[in-house]
Amino acid sequence: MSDRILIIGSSGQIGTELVMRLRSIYGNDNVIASDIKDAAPEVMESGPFEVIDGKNRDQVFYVVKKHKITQVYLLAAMLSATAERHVEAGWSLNMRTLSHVLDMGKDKIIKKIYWPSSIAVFGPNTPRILTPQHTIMDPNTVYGISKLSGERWCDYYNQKFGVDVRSIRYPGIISWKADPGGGTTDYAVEIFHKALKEGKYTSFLSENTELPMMYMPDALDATINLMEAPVEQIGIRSSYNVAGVSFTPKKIAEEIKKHIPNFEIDYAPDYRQPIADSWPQSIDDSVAREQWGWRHNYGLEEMTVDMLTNLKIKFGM
Ligand code: AKB
Repeated sequence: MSDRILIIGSSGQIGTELVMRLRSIYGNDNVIASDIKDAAPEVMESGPFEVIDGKNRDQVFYVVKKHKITQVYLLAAMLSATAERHVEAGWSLNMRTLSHVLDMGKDKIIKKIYWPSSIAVFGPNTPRILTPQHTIMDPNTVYGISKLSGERWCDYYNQKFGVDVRSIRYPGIISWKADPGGGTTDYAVEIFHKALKEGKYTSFLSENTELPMMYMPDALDATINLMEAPVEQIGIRSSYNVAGVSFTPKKIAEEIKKHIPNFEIDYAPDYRQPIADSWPQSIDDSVAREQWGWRHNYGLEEMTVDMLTNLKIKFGM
């Protein structure tokens, strides 16, 4: 029997593109998109879609049974900046959905689970340059605490119950199709929109705040390659460090200026600055590279050209 995949959170930044990539691999009818709100038109029109609140175990269970699901990609989450403002809701969404899905793995209802973690699992005492796979983890945000707890649960369910759960610590993801929402790294997408539409941008992070980032095509490759790797190559069941490119608001502005010479940036750091200050500047992803052959393709230059080209088309410029 072919794999039948459910994506919970298919209307978000990553979900929108992951659904389409998975449908191109597994067939449109074998990839069921789901979210609490409608997805992008291309997702809604190319295959099945279900309305699910991932916090509701019965709704998830019903859809898993109805579509004979074998794999779940659980992308629904509240990101760092929003979760700081909605502590209970952030904790509840980020933890409850995961425990429902892990339990379905334990009960052998589904065979494989993908759950994203984040660089937010690291904290102020973590080494910030080339942060190792195994190191001090003392997150001081609701989102980071939920992701670190989730990692421990994933590892536990694998060790105790043999659940095949796989995970990546995403850095900030840059994309042009769907917008991110509620993250600390979102400035790195907004900057492209404002550069094209207004020629100027006020960054909510200070000019020299360096953070790990990744272009969407690399994030999709990482996710799918990890899920398709033979089980014996998966030595980490908490979550893998993966790296793409690290830059500051100043550096990305300089790169954009190469294409839009009059572009101007200024800086007004807000409540998201301390969150960014508690996260790594760069990531050591050698374990993912050794174990399942992870490689990134996009640097800052290629990403900037691709973002500007596609956004211009999208905005009809
Ligand atoms: C956020 O900024 O909250 C996310 C993340 C790094 O996980 N993009």
